[in-house]
Amino acid sequence: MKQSKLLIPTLKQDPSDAEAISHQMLLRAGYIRQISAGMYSYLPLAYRVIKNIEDIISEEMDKIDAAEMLMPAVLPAQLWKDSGRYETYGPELFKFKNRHDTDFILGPTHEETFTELIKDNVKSYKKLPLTLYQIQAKYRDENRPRYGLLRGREFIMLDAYSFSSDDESLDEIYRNMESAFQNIFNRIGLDYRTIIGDSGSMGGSDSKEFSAPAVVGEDTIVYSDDSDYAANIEMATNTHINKVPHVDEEELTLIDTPKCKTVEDVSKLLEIESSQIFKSLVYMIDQKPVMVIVRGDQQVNEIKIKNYFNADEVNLATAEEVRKIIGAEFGSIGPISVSDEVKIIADEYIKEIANGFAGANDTGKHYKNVNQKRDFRVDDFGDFHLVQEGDVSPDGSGILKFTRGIEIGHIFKLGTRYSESLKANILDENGREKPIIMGSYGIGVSRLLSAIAEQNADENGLVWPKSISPFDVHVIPANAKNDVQMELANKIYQDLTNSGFKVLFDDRKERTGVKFADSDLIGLPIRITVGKKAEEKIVEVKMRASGETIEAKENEIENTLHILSQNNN
Ligand code: 9G3
Repeated sequence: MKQSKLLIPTLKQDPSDAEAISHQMLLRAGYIRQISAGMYSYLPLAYRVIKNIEDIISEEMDKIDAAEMLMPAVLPAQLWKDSGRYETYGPELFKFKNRHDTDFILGPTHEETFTELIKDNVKSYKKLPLTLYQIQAKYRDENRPRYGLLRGREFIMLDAYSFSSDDESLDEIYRNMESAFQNIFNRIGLDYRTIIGDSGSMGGSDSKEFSAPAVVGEDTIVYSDDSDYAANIEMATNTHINKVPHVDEEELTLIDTPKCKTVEDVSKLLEIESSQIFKSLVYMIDQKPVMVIVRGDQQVNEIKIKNYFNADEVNLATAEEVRKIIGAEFGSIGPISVSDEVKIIADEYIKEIANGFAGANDTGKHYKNVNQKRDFRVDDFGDFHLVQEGDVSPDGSGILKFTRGIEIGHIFKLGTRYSESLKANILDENGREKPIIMGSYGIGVSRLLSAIAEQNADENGLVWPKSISPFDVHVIPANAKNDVQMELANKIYQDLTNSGFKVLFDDRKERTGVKFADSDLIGLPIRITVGKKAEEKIVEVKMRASGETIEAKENEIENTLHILSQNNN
C-alpha cells in the first residue's frame, strides 16, 4: 500500500490531554482521533489492527464451535425492563425514544437480546448446547471516559453467549472459552494473567477475568509471589492466622478524643496501634442502614459487602444519615448501644482485638477497653476486609503482592439468571420445562489496542507484534528525489507484495528525518531503508522492537525477512 494514499496524521509533540503512553502514541502515530469524549474514529492503520485481531478471535471461536452472528446496537428498552437492568444500570445506559415515542437503548452488552433469541427459536434440549458470538460496538455512558480507547463510551467488544441444558455442558464450554481466550491473547502477543473475578452484578457463580499488567490499569490485581493464585482485589482473600488474645478484660471507660475524624487521628492522639481500634462504618445497603466493623488498620471491601447482601446499591451513609440513624458525627461512630434497627456485621479479624478502642457515638469521645463479646452485638461475622500486601496467600504458599491491570476479558457462568427472568425454557429429556443454563464471555477488542500499546510502545512510538501489525514491512526510500533509490524501493515493494508480504511503501516527498520519525511512530515490525548503497543493490533492514539493524543484498531480502520474523513473533 502506498503511504501517500493512507490518512496517517502523525504529530510531532505529545498531545497535552493524553496521560497514558498508549493514548499519546495512538494519537501521535495517526491511529485514532477523538470526535467526542470517549468516542474515537479508527483511522486506516488502527482499523487494520482491529481487523487482524478480529480474524484471530474468529479463528479461535470457530475452533470451539462458537457461531458468529450480529445483533443490532439499538435495543428495545422493554427487554431491559423485564430483566430489571434498565433501572440498575441507570445513568450508564444510553436511552432514547424513537419517532413513535417508544423507549430504546444503545446496547452496552447483549445478555437479554441473546436470551430472547434463543427463547423464541429453541424449544428442545436436543438443540443444545449452542454458543453464539458477535464482534460489535457497545455503548456505555461512562461518567469519566479516559486513557483513549481504554475506557470509552463506544467500544468494540467480542461478546459470546452459551446455552446449555445442564451444568456439565456449561462447565465444558466455560473451560473451552477460557483456553480460547488464552490462545487469542498469546497470539496477539499480550502479557496477561487469568484471575478470579467478581461475578457479583451478573448473578451466577464463577467468573474469571483476564488482566493485562499496565501502570494505567484501573484494576488492582492481587497475586501470590510463590503460587499461581491471582484475583481482582475485590475478590482476593488471604490465609487468616487468627491470634485470639488471652488477656483479662478491663473496665470499659469513656475517654476524650477531641477533634479526631479518622482512625489515624485516634491512634496518633492515644499513641496506640490502629489495629487496636474497631473501625465502624455505616453503609446504606439497598437503602437499609448497616454498620460494618473492621480492624482499624484494614479497609472495608465493598464488593464483598455487596455480594454478602446480594445488593444492588452499597453506599457509605452520609453525615446526615449517620446523625439521624446513629446520633453521632463521623469520627466518633462506634458499635456500643447502637439501636437494633441497624444490622451490625464484622470482619473476622476483629476477634483478635482485646481491650480495644471504639467511637462512643458521642462527638469527640471514644471508649477504651472495648471487648466485643461483652460490650457490643455482632449480628454476623464474615470476610469483609480488603487484603493487604504481605498477607499470606489463601493457598498458603507465598505472600500477596499488588499490581495494576487492564481488564481485557471476562467470562461468566450465568446459570439461569437471564433465562428465568425472561422465561427462556426448554423441554428436557423427560418432557419437563426447565430454564436454559447460560454463560457469557467477553473481550474488549478496541481496548486491546491500548493494552498492547501500553506494553510495547517506547519513547519513539508504537511497536506492533507481527501477528496484528497493520503491515509486515515498511519500505522507505531515504531520498524521494533520487531515482535509483526510488526505483529499487519500488521493485522491493512490488516483489515483497507479490510474495505475500503486507508492505507499506513510503512514497511521500518528505525529508528523510520525517519519514524515519513517522516510521518509528507507526511501529511496523520491520523497516527496509533504500539509501546510499542503492547503487550496489544493498539495503538496510531494521527491527522496530529490538533496534537490530543489518545490511542485505536485494536478492537476499526475502529470506532475511523470514529469518527475522521467526526470531521476533
Ligand atoms: C449495562 C451497562 C454497563 C455494563 C453492563 C450492563 C458491564 C454489564 C457486565 C457485562 C457482562 C458480560 C457479555 C460479554 C462479557 C461481559 N457493564 N456489564 O452487564 F447496562 Cl450500562 O457486560 N457481557
